[in-house]
Amino acid sequence: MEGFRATRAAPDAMGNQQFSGNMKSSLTFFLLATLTLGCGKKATETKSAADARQHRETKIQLETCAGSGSSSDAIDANGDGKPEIVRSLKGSVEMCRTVDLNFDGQVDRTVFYDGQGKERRVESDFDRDGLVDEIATYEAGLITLKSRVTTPDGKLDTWEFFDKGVLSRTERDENGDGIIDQWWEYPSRGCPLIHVDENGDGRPDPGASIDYCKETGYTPPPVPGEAEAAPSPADFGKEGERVEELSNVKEGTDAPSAEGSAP
Ligand SMILES: [Ca+2]
Ligand SMILES: [Ca+2]
Ligand SMILES: [Ca+2]
Ligand SMILES: [Ca+2]
Repeated sequence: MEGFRATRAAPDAMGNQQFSGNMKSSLTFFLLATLTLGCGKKATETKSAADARQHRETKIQLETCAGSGSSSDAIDANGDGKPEIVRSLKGSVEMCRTVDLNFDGQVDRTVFYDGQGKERRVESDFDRDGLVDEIATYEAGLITLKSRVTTPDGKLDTWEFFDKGVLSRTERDENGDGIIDQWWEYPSRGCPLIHVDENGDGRPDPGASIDYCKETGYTPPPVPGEAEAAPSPADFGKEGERVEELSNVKEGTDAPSAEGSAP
C-alpha cells in the first residue's frame, strides 16, 4: 500500500480535474476500498509471462521554443515593458510561441506549430507555479493525447487519449511507480468505467472495476459541442486579446475548463 496517494485528484469523467468534494471523496472511497482489498494479494506477485505491466515515462520532457527559430518577435500585451508573447520564427513561419497569461513574467504556455501552422504541441502550467502540468499533442490540429501531472510531485501520472478529438480512454499511474494501474473507459460520454489493477500484474482485475456514474450517482452535464477541437492558432493580434481576456479570469479558476486544469 506504500506510495498510494489517496489525496491525488482524479480526472473527472470529462477528463478535467473538476470533481466536487463529494464526488472526489466517493471515488477515493471506492478506490481505497478496492485497493485495500488488493494489497493482501501483492505478495503473490510474480514476474512471468503473465506480467503485463505497462511502464510509462513519468518525467516531463519539454521542448525548447526560445531561440529555436532564426528570429523572434515579442508583444507586450499590457504595456508594462515586458513581453507576454514571444514568437520564434523561421523566415516568416512561426515555429512556436511562449505566452505569459497572467503577467507575472513567467511563461504559462508554450505552443508549437506544425508545417501547416496548426498546433502540434501545447505545454501548459495551469497552476502558475512555473512547472508544466500538461503536455497536449495534436495531429493535423486535432487533440490526440494529454499527458498530465495531477499531484505536486511533478511526475506525469495521467494519460488521456483522444479519438477524433474526443476523449476515448485514460490511463493512470495512481501510486506513482511509473506503471499504469488504472484504465478509464468511456462507454457513454461522461461516465467512465474504471478498471483497477490491485495485484500489480499490470492487468485490470476482475471485480475491481468501478462504474463511476452508477456508483456515485454522478450525472454528466450536457456539453455544448461534441468534439474537443484544437483551438485554431490565433494570429498575433488575437493572441494578444486572448491574453487580456484570460488575465481577467480570477486566480484559481485557472484555464478554460474545456482544456482541463490541474487542481
Ligand atoms: Ca505567467
Ligand atoms: Ca504547474
Ligand atoms: Ca502504478
Ligand atoms: Ca491485476
